[in-house]
Amino acid sequence: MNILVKIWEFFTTYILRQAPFMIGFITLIGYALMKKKWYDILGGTLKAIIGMLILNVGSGGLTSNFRPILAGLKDRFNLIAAVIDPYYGQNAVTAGVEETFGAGFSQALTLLLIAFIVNILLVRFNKVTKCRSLFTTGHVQVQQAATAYWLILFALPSLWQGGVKTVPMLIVMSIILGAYWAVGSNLTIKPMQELTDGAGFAIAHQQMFGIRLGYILADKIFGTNGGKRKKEIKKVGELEMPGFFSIFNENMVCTAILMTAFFGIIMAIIGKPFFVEQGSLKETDNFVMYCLTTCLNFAVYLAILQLGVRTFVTELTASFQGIADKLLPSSVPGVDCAVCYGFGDANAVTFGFLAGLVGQLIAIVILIIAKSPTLIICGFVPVFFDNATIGLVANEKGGLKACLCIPFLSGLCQVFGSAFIAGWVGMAQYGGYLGMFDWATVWPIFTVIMKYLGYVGVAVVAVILLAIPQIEYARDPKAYFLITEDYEAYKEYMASKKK
Ligand code: ASC
Repeated sequence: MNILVKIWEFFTTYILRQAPFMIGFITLIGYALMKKKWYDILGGTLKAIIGMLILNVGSGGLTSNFRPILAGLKDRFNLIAAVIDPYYGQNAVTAGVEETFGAGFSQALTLLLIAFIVNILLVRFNKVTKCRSLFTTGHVQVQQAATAYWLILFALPSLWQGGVKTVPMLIVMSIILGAYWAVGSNLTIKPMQELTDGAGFAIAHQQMFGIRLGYILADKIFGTNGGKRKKEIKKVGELEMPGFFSIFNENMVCTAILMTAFFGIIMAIIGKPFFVEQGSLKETDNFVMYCLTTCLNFAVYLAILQLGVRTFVTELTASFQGIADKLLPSSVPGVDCAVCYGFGDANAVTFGFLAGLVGQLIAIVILIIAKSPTLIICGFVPVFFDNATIGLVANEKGGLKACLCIPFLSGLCQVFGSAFIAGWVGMAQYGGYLGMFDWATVWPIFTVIMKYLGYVGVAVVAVILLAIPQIEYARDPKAYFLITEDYEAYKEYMASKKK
């Protein structure tokens, strides 16, 4: 028995929570089910793990370079503000849960495992549930579990009178969170299949509703409205820039110039002493060259990230065919949002990010002017990873304008939504909130429903969530499964419907 528990713990700690090994594990199972030769299985698995590790170098480099800069704005202006960032958010939950509810958040691993099993079951029985994607991003699930833990305890005080009631809590969490994971990632399948021309993955991250919402708005406002409107869409990659501006067609150059312009200004405002104090710069170093190097590194990490994606995506999606054929019919793997940066127009990533940053900064100024009791400061992870992803999808459906306007709106929502929820539930006083798009929009709505309707509210949220894939399915049952099973046939089918 003991040994089983140990294996269990090893699996949850080192595989389920570590995306590279989780992706490797899935690739291994997939190829084994396809009865590939052992050395092909080994090669494929290694490529999947290494690719994901490379992606982590890229996304980790971006985060560790740019997070302190944005957080530095807080010190520069002496603001008492909550930073919206998944890691700050998690620390805030750890500190706050101990103090407020008198218990540590120690059930994360159990919860993760239960949720993973719930996810597998929902996909296994997708003839009924209509859920088609498997979550593989454990690090994100841990952050979300921590935040959901707080929101649910806040909404349902009866769950913690005289100590947190573990079993009922786990039941409520696994229903709400499990349904959010399954339904959210499922919502991204259509936008992702269209963006990647059928690469065969979904996004399992923190802006899944944002992706679908961005996709719908881009199409309705800036695009052809599902083919109903005749309109020529100019995507970012199709813009023909004259003269000097033609250098912006090259992704690295464009990213480098825009980043230097935007972040150069922000770094100049924060000033050299901050960076010296932080230890990232010596007093004798040249500040301008430091700013320039930091900004150019943005393009470097983005390039690394894209290399990682190219290394593992084909292995993962090819091997997943084995799982889809034998275990989980019509399903696709749900992966980190950064995976889609290897597709579509590379410049849309940068444009979406910067438009979201402008939105966030304007929203912060409005909070300050309005003397909001809760102030927010942007964190790099939400501003970049959410808005780059939403921008990429919006560009595909609605072109340049959509790629700028929709992430801009998303930036506003991230700050206003986070200020509301972090202030209301008391997380702001611990210095941080998760702040990613879905957690600044749909989760505050869930929390309001649960707070005012109690357990009935939990049922209402679960029913709303589970109804979403059913509605999408009912709109075109044939296309719904065809899009994951055979994308070429799906495209033909959709073209024949238009005639
Ligand atoms: C997150 C988070 C990260 C990044 C990463 C993006 O939400 O916690 O470390 O986004 O997953 O690739």
